Amino acid sequence: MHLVVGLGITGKSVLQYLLSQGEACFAYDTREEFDCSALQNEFPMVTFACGQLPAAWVEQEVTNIVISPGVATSEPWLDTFREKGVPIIGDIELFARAVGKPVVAITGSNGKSTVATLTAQVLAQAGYYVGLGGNIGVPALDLLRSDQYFDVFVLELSSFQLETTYSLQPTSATVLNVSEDHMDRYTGLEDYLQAKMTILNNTQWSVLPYDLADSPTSDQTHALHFGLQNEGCELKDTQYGLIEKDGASYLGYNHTPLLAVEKMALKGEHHQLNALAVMALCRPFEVSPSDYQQVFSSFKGLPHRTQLVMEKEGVQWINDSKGTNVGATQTAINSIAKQTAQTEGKIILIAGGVGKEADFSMMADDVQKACRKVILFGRDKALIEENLLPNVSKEKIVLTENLAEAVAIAKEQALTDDVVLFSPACASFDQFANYVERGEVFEQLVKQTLSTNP
Ligand code: UMA
Ligand code: ADP
Repeated sequence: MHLVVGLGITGKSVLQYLLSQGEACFAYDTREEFDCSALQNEFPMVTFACGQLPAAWVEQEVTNIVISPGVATSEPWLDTFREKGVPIIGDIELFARAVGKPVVAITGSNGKSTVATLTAQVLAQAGYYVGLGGNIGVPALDLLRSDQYFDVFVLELSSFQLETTYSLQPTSATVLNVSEDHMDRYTGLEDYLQAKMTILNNTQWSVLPYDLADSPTSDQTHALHFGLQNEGCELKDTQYGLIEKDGASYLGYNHTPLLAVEKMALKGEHHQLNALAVMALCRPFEVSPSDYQQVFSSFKGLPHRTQLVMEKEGVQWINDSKGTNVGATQTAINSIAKQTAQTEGKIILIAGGVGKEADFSMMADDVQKACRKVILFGRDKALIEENLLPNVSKEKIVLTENLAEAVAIAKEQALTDDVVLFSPACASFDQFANYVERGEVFEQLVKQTLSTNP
């Protein structure tokens, strides 16, 4: 008997998969208020419970627990099962055991969805049938349904998913970068990094930025590295970086230019880093320079990632709702400051929400330098202010209740040539369902505010 824990999109995909394999399941959501009636109708052969775990289930023959990534494996009620030696695995472990096809696996603190999407697009351009899923929003097991055919899978994996994955053997895998996130689930940065690094355990090709290059990998692994700091130095066969040729800059490896930087639709260093990671991940596959050019010359970014919503009266309004941690918000601030060649302090930053126990002082210098105002809203606004204050002038910070008020204040404060950047550096669930809803609300508020108040 399997015990499926957490009944969001992962739990549903696990139930579907296990039932298709003829397995029996209990399904459990730890939240008292969870309404499982729709799932009960869909899966009448499954017994459901919410809130308290039925005592009888503990006594019964639970042989396997399949837990969703949003449920911490440290939950005390799991101890009884742990003591009995019941394995606790995730959906990605079930996927890994069943897949039998090449997998490209991507983790990191920031850029995962972008790199996963681009890798899938490049491989599709090169003629592969590509299944894209995982943390990006399509549960991995849904990709294995019999009504679809794929010959390679690209998976975005969170540290939570990696904690319960043991058998994945990717063809290529990367940890794109590491900066603080989810400190409410980890004891510190090292603990979080260790969870991410397990993605490389059984990979054939590992792809790492230079600052993580010393991390140990298996002897069987081909190690590739990427970065932009190679100016003037020749790249080795295993190094992806900038190549200068005939007065132009290219991204590539060794003496092999693969893509002219000027052909990329997205400008800025982090986009170049993401492109280098994509190229290294695609090394084991047959991809030509023209495949890279086709994809990168047309890719303008995913929704809610530093997207221009509107420009009015010389003010740009940018939605970066997917900026859910300090590192992502720092990247957004710095790349906007650099690209718009701004004089100091032309950004009005709107941030806030659920801080996940992050250290917001890490972004204080960037904020002080590039932002004229910082409008903070949501549950952890006071804590963020406290973290910023030693290095950010008090008069720059405005505290407000919600996003609607934040947008109204930004409108009052904005001057010609300013950029209003909505990059929360926080999770959204105090006031929104997820980052998508939060980004959509921001876009509506901007459009309303700018049209009704000329
Ligand atoms: N639940 C419990 N107990 C808990 C916590 C949650 O029972 O302590 C229940 C909830 O009541 C709910 C269900 O679990 O019914 C939700 O499960 P979940 O939180 O694992 O979410 P899913 O809907 O299954 O979505 C998950 C990922 N969510 C998380 O990791 C929090 C999605 O990533 C992912 O797209 C999806 O699986 C498919 O793989 C979202 C995310 O926020 C985008 N990821 C984090 C991030 O990117 O930073 C890691
Ligand atoms: P993730 O899936 O890891 O959350 P996304 O691709 O959705 O990453 O991008 C989220 C935000 O992270 C973007 O809006 C951008 O500000 C930032 N970002 C993207 N790529 C990088 C990178 N290589 N390094 C740092 N920050 C990045």
